[in-house]
Amino acid sequence: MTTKSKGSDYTSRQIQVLKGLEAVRKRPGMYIGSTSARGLHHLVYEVVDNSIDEAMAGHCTSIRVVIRPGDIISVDDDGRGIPVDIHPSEGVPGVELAMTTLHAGGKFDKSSYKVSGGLHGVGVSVVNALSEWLEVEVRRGGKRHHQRYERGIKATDLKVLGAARGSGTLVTFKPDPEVFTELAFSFDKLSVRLRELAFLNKGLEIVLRDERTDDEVEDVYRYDGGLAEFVAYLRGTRKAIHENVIYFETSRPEAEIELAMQYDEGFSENTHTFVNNINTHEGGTHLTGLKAALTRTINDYARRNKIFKKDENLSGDDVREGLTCVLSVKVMEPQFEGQTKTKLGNSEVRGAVEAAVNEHLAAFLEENPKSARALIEKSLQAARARMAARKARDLARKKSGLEGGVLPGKLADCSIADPALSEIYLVEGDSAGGSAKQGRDRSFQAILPLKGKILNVEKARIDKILSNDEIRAMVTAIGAGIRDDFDIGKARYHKIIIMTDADVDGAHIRTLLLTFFFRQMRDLIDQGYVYIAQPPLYRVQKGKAERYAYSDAERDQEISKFSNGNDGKGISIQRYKGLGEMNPDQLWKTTMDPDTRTILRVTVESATEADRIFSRLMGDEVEPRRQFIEQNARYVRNLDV
Ligand code: 0RA
Repeated sequence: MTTKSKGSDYTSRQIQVLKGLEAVRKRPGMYIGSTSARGLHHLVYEVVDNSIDEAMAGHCTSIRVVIRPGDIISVDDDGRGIPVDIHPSEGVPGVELAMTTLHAGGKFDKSSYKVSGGLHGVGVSVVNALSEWLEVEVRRGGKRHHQRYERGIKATDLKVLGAARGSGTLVTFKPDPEVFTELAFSFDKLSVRLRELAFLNKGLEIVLRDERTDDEVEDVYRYDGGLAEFVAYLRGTRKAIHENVIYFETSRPEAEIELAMQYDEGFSENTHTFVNNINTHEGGTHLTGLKAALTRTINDYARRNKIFKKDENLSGDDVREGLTCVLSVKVMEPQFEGQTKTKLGNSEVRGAVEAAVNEHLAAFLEENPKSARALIEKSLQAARARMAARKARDLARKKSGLEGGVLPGKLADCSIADPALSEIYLVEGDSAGGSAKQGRDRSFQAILPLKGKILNVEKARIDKILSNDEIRAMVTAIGAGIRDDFDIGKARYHKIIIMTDADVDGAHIRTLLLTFFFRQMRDLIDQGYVYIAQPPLYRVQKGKAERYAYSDAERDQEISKFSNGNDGKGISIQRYKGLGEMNPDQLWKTTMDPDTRTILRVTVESATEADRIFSRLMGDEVEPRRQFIEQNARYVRNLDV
């Protein structure tokens, strides 16, 4: 027993708290990834995660997220409420501990599935530290308790405000402008993640409301069908080849497992895996188990039912063509590995998933013979196409096509050999290609002109894709293979820059190219190698002075600058309808010179959403494509899918 008074304990705790939260404010990036838009939105997910934990523990049915005027966020749930009683050893209310102690945002008991992968799970104290102010209101034991913080520092003690009905926690915060470079919340960004969370937590209601404008918007996400509804949503406009989504959920000692899958007429594979609600982009043991089970169960069924001709067999790729699939596992103590900490390492999960999928998929095939036939027929077609593609590839290799090191004739390559310093422009049309070849810095810039519209890979199988000239030229020029053979380490350029006209056709070609990279060379996008060039829309000239404008607003600005002090006589404005209207020198100055150009890096904000967008855009329905392309013809910034 020490003789220290309660007071001195409290003081040393205070010092610890301040040091902890000071560290967060000094290096916010370490805790939330960035201080730009991404980090800003991460604050919301961090708070919501705590409510989701409460839902996973079975105590919360509804979460309400409101964006208030001034970009203030409030997150309200109907869980048990953060404990308000004094913590026995720390001497402060539980809620105050949660708000001020790093890595102690969530539960104190270990019985629930903690959400703690990647950047998540750093705790609500991090949000507190990075907020100009934060207020927490706990409804618990019939009372409303309230406390306020400013930049992580306690501004008021926990006080009872009055009576409360029911229980829950309301957290309201204003991100600190001293910390964040971007302060405006995007309804769409929040909606993508919150909808995803609702799919992943069957039956949970999540409301997202925007009160920043007079016409308030409110979305309600609630999916009683869980992942089955997620798969239907992701499949979107692709036509299913069997009616019912294959679905099961089961609880095993190693993990809770939920799976939904459905085959469609498309050719791509759309599998998404989650661990404790976190997208495991890099896969891991759960995905390995799933793939093994799929291949084995489908081959077994086909063989037993004599669907195969004598030596036929389906590979993993065959049984995943045209498949939309979501696997979600909840694991007590997940080990996250990989470059972005989104790869599940727990070895015991592999067997659990494999056994569960074997069992339930076999049962589905037995009970639904028509569906079974349809999906096996589909896989067989994939297998045959793959054989044809292999033959084509072998032939091509012999003729020094895809790999053998002979570059396409249309490529004007750069002279240096270091990929990290090299870039390739994919240019719409031969005439713009010609200007680009003349205007470029040939030491590090390569030019590949592309003729007209490239093949829509969303509607073609691998054999057809590989026989397309424009695609072959790109594959050989980039030099890293395609699909399963793709190896980013072999890429000959670390910048792949798409340069198309600033019109509807150009937007269409750009979308086709992005679809191609997303489906066939996904790592290029994930590693941030793909860019979009920004050619100017106008040239504003007066006498010898000329300016380039990249939007209508910029054009008007330039005109008004030129008109200063006189009536604006002698100003001429040229609108560029295509890259071809620029001479090589202009193209270099405005679009290609690294010192002055703007290029936009293509990023994938949400893999599941990108999937849906691409199949909607490039699928059978014309209207969504036309709309999207028109909306994005000029402002490709929105292509940040
Ligand atoms: C710790 C223990 C308990 C609940 C919570 C934390 C909790 C935290 C948050 C954060 C946002 N919403 C939340 N809801 C609950 C359980 C307390 C008990 O046993 O009653």
